[in-house]
Amino acid sequence: KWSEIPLAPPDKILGISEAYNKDANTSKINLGVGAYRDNSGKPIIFPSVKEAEKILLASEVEKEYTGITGSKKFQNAVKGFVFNNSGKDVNGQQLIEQNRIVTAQTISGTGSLRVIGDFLNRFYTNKKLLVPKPTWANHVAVFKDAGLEPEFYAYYETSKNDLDFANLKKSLSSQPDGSIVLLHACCHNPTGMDLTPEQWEEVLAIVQEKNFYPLVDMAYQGFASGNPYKDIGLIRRLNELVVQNKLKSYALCQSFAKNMGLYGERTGSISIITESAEASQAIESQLKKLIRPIYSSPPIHGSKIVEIIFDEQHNLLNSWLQDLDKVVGRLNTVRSKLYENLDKSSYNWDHLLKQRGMFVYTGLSAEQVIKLRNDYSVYATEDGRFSISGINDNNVEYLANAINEVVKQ
Ligand code: PLP
Ligand code: TYF
Repeated sequence: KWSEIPLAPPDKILGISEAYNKDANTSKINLGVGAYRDNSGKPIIFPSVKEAEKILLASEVEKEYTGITGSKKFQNAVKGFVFNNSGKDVNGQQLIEQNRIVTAQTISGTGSLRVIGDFLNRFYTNKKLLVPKPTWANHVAVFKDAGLEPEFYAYYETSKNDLDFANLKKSLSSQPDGSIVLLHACCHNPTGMDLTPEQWEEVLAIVQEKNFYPLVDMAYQGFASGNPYKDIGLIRRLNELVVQNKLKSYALCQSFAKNMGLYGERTGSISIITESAEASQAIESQLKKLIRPIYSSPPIHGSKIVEIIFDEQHNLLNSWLQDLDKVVGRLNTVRSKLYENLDKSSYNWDHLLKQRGMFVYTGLSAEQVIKLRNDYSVYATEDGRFSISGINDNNVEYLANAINEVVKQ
């Protein structure tokens, strides 16, 4: 009976915005959802994206459906951008030329995670999927709903506010051969702590030894260094391993939500690296068969913006790279401003400066986060993750003071 359906809890991240919106305190600060705000606290449209939209508005003559896996132009733009590193990754280039990369536009990063989850559930031998502890809360929900069995591997030690690399290796090594392993390409959500190239090397050695299937999630490409071409060390290394025949396949879920500010446009992709052109054909056909009964085809506005930005004739690539660099630059500025204003005499905040991307993982307890909310109208998720784009020149001192007070008690 409908009356017996229990009430579901609000989403841990999006529920924060709902509570924030209801708060009448004019000093309130929203550090919940990972969406960019400028120094006046407002969302932005990247100027390069606005330019692309002008071109689109002037030239678009139809709103026909795109293909089940999106347009060839979009797929090629993604391949060129991510796998060929726009001309610099010879291994990625080789995989593209050999038709060993199947790329499909999806409903942003979340949609690509769900599609690959369903695909692996249908075709991969093992259901066990290893995710870092902690990870983006939606990872577990998406993969469970897709029929996989998510399980955590050690990643971060909250008591030390640092990566726990020794345990990371140990816990991966203790998992069954052939498990799927989820890797955050950069700007790990929620901790902001990434592996060094040397640490990746050690993890990839375990991946090869245990015959794990690597599933890479890249939602923040560009937010680590300010340059998206510099943030794909993991992808380049995986391409190399595939070309050297040390790894058969991997998959990449990618999103333009954050690095083009296309959040609501729902523009992202799934790519599967295959063993051969023949395998690619079969995989692509199965992806289509899987997607068609779910949403038939992806939306076209965001993907056309991406196509225009990567189309050389429009000369927008550099403007976009500059827009993105500016966004990342502001995040780095507020990160250091917050650090400067925090009281370091009673609490060590150095971990804040090691973290990268949209978040700081403060190490505050759920009680402290709730106290910040109740006493100061500072809204963040209870794991102590702060989405720092909610910080600006007008509120950084108020925020730091609130944190200093809460930590003191
Ligand atoms: N993966 C991670 C780690 C994320 O943080 C996000 C968004 O916050 C996503 C995937 C997917 O986001 P979207 O569906 O908006 O592209
Ligand atoms: O802040 C985060 O980690 C994300 C952001 O449809 C988000 O949950 C919000 C809405 C959405 C996808 C991602």
